[in-house]
Amino acid sequence: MVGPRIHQLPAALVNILSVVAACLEHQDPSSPAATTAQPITSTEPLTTPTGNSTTLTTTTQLPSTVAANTPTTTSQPATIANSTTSTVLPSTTLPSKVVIDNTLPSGTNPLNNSISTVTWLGYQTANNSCSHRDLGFTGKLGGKWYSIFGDTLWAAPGVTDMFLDPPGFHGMVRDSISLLTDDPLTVIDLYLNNDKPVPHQLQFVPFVEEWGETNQYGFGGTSLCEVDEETGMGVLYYLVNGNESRGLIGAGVAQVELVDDVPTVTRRYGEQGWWWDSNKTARYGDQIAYRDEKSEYIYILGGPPNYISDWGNLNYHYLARVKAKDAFDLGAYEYYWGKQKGWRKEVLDRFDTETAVMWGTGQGQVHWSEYWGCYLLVHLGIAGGAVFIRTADNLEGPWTPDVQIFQATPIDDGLVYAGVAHPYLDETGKTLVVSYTNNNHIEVLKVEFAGGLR
Ligand SMILES: *[C@@H]1O[C@H](CO)[C@@H](O)[C@H](O)[C@H]1NC(C)=O
Ligand SMILES: *[C@@H]1O[C@H](CO)[C@@H](O)[C@H](O)[C@H]1NC(C)=O
Ligand SMILES: *[C@@H]1O[C@H](CO)[C@@H](O)[C@H](O)[C@H]1NC(C)=O
Ligand SMILES: *[C@@H]1O[C@H](CO)[C@@H](O)[C@H](O)[C@H]1NC(C)=O
Ligand SMILES: *[C@@H]1O[C@H](CO)[C@@H](O)[C@H](O)[C@H]1NC(C)=O
Ligand SMILES: CC(=O)N[C@H]1CO[C@H](CO)[C@@H](O)[C@@H]1O
Repeated sequence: MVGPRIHQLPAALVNILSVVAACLEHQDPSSPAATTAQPITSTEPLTTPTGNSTTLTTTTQLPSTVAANTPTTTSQPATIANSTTSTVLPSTTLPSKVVIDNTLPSGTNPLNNSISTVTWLGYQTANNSCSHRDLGFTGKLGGKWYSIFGDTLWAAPGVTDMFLDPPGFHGMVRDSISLLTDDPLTVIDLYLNNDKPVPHQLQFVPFVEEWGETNQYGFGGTSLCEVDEETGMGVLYYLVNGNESRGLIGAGVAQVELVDDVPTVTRRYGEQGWWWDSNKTARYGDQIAYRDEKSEYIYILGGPPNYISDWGNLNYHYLARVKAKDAFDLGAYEYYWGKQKGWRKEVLDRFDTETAVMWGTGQGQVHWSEYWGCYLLVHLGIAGGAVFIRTADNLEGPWTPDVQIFQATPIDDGLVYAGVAHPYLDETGKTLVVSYTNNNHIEVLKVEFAGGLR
C-alpha cells in the first residue's frame, strides 16, 4: 500500500521543510531535551525556492539565572517577495503606493519575561493501542475533550511501546481520534480494530470512493469544534489531499455526533466532500480551527490556494468564521478581507499582506487564557523545532511578536511541527500544557506562567 514512515505531510510543510531540512541536527531520541530548553544559536538565512532570500531573524536573550525558558522574538521578513498585489512604485516617478501589511506583529507579548518554568513531560501515548502519529489537535464535545490526529502509523503486531517498534510499514490510517484524559501523556484511542493482542485505530473521517477518494488520500484535520453541547454535535475541518495524483483538492467539513457516547462522523458536506476549492480559495480550517469561547463563532484559518506556491507567500494565513450553530451552512460563512475591508460574505479571492492575518506559524492552536485575558496561539513557526506563543485581543489580529518557550530536538532528523494547546487541564490558565509533533511522536510540555493578570 504505502511505504516509508513520513510520507503524508501537508504539502506546505513539505515545501518549507525541504528548504530547511538541512539545518536540522541529528539527535538521539532516547535522550530528549529533558527539562531544559536550548537557545537558538543560528540565524541562518533561508532561501526561497525561487532564489529570493528571506531572513528569519532570531534574537535570543539568555537570562542570567538558569531558567527553563528562553524568550525569543522572531520577526518575519520585512518584505515577502512577490506579494500578489502589493507593488512599490519608484518614488522618483510616481507617488509611492502604501503597502498595507496587516500581518506584522504588533504591541507587546505579555508572556515575555513572564514564564517561570517549562517542563518537558514526555511522550503522549495511548494506553490501549500503539501507533506513531502527528497533530493531535484538542477539541471539546459534549463535555469531554478529544484529540484529532493525522497520519496514524500502526506499530507492528503485538508491539505496545512505540520505541520498540521494528522498522517497516505495519499499516496505517489517515486520521484518527482519541479521548484525552487528566494525564496529558495518556490518551485512550477510539475506533479500534480487532488486531490481537494489540488493537489499532480505524479511520475517523471515512473515504468516499464515489468521490474518487482512496486510502492514499490525506485528511489533515484540525480541531473538533463544538456546535451543540446538549446533543454533543461538532464540526471537524479537514483538507482533502489527493496526494501525487491530484494534489490538494479542497477544504471541507464533517459533522460529528455522539453515537453510543463516541464521536462519529455522520456526514461530510459538499458535492465531492469539500466546500473550498483549493485551486481558488484559501484552505480554510487546515491550519487552525477554533470554537471561540468568548463569542458564538468558530474561526478557521488556512493557507492560500494552490496557484500561490512560492515559499514566502505560501506562509500567509487567511481567516473565515461562522456562528457555531450555522457551521454546516456554507452560505453562513464570512470571510476576512483585512482590517480595512473587514468581514464580508463574499469569498476572499485576493491573497496578500492586506487580506492575510498572519504569517509563518504553520499549524497551531488558539485558546482564550483567563490568566492573561487574551487569546494565545501555540505554534512551531515554519521549521526548526522552536515552540512559540503569540497573543491577541481579537482573532482578526493584530498578533503580538512571538515568545519562544522551548526548543525541541528533532528525533532522527525528523520534522517538528503543529503546536497544540491543552487548556482544559488548568482552566485558571496559570499553567498551560502544550504538545507538538516530533517525527511522528507527540511530545508534551508544561508551561508555568509568572507575572499574573494584566
Ligand atoms: C500517493 O498515492 C500513490 C498511488 O495512489 C501511492 O503509491 C503513494 O504511496 C501515495 N503517496 C503518499 C505520500 O501517500
Ligand atoms: C521582551 O522584552 C525585552 C526587554 O526585556 C525586549 O527587548 C524584547 O523585544 C521583548 N520581546 C517580545 C517578544 O516582546
Ligand atoms: C514575481 O514578480 C515578477 C514581477 O512582477 C514576475 O515577473 C515573476 O513571475 C513573479 N514570480 C513569482 C514566483 O510569482
Ligand atoms: C486507560 O486509561 C483510562 C483512564 O485513566 C482507564 O480508565 C482505562 O482503564 C485505561 N485502559 C487500559 C487498557 O489500561
Ligand atoms: C485544480 O487544478 C488542477 C490542475 O489544473 C486540475 O487537474 C483539477 O481538476 C482542478 N480541481 C478542481 C476541483 O477543479
Ligand atoms: C524581491 C525580489 O528579489 N523578488 C524577486 C524574486 O524572484 C522572482 C523570480 O526570480 C523575481 O521576479 C523577483 O523580482
